[in-house]
Amino acid sequence: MAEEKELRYDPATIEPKWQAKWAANPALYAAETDTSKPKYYVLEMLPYPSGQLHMGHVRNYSIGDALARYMWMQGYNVLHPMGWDAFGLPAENAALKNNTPPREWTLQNIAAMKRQMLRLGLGYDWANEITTCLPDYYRWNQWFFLRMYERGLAYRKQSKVNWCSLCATVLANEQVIDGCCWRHEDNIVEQRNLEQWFYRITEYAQELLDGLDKLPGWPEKVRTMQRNWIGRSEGTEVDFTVEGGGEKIRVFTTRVDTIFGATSVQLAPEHPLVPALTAGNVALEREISAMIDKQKTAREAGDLGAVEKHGVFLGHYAINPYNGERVPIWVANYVLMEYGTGAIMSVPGHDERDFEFATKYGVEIRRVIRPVGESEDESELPFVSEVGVLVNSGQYDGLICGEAQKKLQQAAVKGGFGEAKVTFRLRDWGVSRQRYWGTPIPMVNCPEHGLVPVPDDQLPVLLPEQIEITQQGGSPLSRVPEFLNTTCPKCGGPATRETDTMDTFVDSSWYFYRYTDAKNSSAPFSSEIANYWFPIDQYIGGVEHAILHLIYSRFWTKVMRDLGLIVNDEPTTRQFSQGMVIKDGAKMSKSRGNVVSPDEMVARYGADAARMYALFAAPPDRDLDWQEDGVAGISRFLGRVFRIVTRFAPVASKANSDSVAAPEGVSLALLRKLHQTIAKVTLDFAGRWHFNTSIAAIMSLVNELVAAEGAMASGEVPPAVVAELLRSLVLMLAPFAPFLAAELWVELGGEGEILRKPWPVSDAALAKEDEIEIPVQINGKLRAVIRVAADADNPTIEAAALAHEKIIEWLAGKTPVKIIIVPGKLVNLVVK
Ligand code: ANZ
Ligand code: ZN
Repeated sequence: MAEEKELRYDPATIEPKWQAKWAANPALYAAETDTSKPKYYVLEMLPYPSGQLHMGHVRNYSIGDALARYMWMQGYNVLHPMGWDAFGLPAENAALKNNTPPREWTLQNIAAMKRQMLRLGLGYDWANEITTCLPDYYRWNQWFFLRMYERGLAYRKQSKVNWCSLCATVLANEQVIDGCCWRHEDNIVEQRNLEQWFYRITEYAQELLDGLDKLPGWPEKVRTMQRNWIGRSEGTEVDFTVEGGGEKIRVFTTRVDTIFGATSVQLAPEHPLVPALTAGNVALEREISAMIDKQKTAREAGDLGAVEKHGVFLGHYAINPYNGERVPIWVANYVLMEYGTGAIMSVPGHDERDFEFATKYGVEIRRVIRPVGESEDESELPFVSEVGVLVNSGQYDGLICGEAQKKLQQAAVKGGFGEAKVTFRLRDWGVSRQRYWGTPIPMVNCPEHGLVPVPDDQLPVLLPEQIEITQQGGSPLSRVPEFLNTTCPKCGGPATRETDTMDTFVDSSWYFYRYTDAKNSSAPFSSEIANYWFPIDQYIGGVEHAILHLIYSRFWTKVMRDLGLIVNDEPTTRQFSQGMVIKDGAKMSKSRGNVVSPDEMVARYGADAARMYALFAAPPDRDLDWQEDGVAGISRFLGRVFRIVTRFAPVASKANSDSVAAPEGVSLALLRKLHQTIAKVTLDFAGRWHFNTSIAAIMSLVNELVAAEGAMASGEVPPAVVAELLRSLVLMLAPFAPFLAAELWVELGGEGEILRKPWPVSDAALAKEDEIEIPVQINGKLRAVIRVAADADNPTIEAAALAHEKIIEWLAGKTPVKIIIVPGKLVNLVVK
């Protein structure tokens, strides 16, 4: 036989060739309109178009794309879309820096990143691409704003904003660095009160909380973060009365059972009663306003809990409605105006923070709870447990805490000085931004009619494009007369437009609905189409979005449901947060200078190798330590696959039947290995997602194929077996290395696109092991491995473990007190 010329694996020729083919056939990755087919909606979070993909993106998209491809091969109608979260501050900063208009800068970046995605072979439905900064998208943000406004879900109120006195402008939170302006590092950011727009997410607080229990496909970690963010708290509101004045100070407490131990009432520095209670005392007023400023800086720095407790006595007293006791009124820096009622009763005997405060200022510390079953002085103060019995509490003495809470609440209701109250930490969503590059808020201010919504038929309110971005303060849109000056929709008289734009979280709260019907020009999307695709079957993204983005998205879904647009209560069934990409021990980031460019990886090793490495190097939920050696290793592995498949493709093509009736010897061993591999990879796609071990299993299969090359060449392994082995191998590679799989599929004489070929099915009988290995532990330490029949029962496994010579040696005559058997997995012998 003439020596065969060996072909070399060359992704630089294979990949662009397939890229061009796929570009010419967009239907391949497009969602089908046939709604009778079972659907699968897989979504990766849309990127901000910074201009360059980073490895975090590559990883995120490699996971989603593998899953999408697998579901296509399982015969589903798959929606796998992509778009651009294209509004936001960086575009304005870039405009300042290089004098490029934000729109132009953004669209250039999108083009560049899309090229990268195409080069990576990501299978997106580009027909449904969305770009949030374009009017065909953001007009629907405005439309939703109007619907929310009609329902009282969008409203305006005075609210604090970050203000830099040197820039004379409002700063976004991310422009506040350590409490100072990002441009003026020594200038402390002030808080100013401005009229701001809000979405009433608190209306849905309870439902957002309850819904978390119905999302078993979400990581517990993410659900916990959301629960904490919503922060539901059951307690009591009680009115203390200001002595002399008669004003009520309403406090919120979760421990009304401790109210006989309240030795002061404390107000937030911005509490509305503070001015009246300090009136005339300039020194006190000054002290409190200094406290307010300090509190803000601490809050910006994000650490109110850690600041030194600080307070001032106002010289006034309040009356405890339960016992008529007179307690001093203080202002304290750790009482937040935004939570509860902005006032608390301080119980130093039973609260850590109050204890610290009372100790510092010499306020009385009183015990009102004692531990159950112990006498009063057996526990130290503060005693913070809720398991206890009331003392020093008048008629309530002897009650246990929970019981006392109920009784005291009832007394408050009866006495008209309080009530049971559920408080949420969740705040309404402030959506106003005094920025240019965002969705204009569709409202008009008429001197005659006040705030008037822009009518639907006048949407979109277009963002003016010819605008000079300067460092000047205030909202940039307020300096564009063509934008600012308009007419009132009601009276036609001169009026001005709202110049605030929307928070970009608005764009990302509903974009995935638009994907189902991105070209719709008469509605945000068709309900019928959305109801087919929703909820999203799998959403994949970074854990940094586990709170805000996901909570806003859930809120938006509930609003849309109440508007009658959709029927689902939640946007996604399964949520997945991928780990970070690390390099040299730190998160890959520009500022650390440890960024590996995807383009460079693709140029050096090919897109398949880069993608497959991103899946191979770590389980998807773990951090991935990027090692270029690893990419090179994957590239060599793909080279072996390429070589063995091209070498034996001619043999496989001689197969004259689909399978061999009763394989034996090498054939049987290879087929067994194949079907075990199929079972494993399939299981991982079904939910476990250990793609790293799936890929390792495929590598191990390839090793066995390489070892059996002689047998395959000699005919000892019949062509039909060779054909099955190679076809299945290539099919299994398709989700991970789509370019190479497409190429080799053709090489094997496969017809049509591999993406539409059925995923191989594992033959359970063939995959079954005759014998399996089970580790045997003594007190949790591995001591031996036994081989038993795969279907051995527990007594047989136990006997085999106890008969193993190493185990006999380790037990040294002792009898285990307990034997734990995890069938098929593990034996643990517990000895004393
Ligand atoms: C008296 C008391 C006694 C309290 C005690 C706790 C323990 P969560 O569970 O987070 O809702 N609080 C109420 N409003 C506050 C505000 N605006 N700023 C700072 N603290 C505030 O916490 C509720 C508790 O936090 C409330 O119950 C109140 O202190 C405090 F042994 O009242 B408690
Ligand atoms: Zn008017």
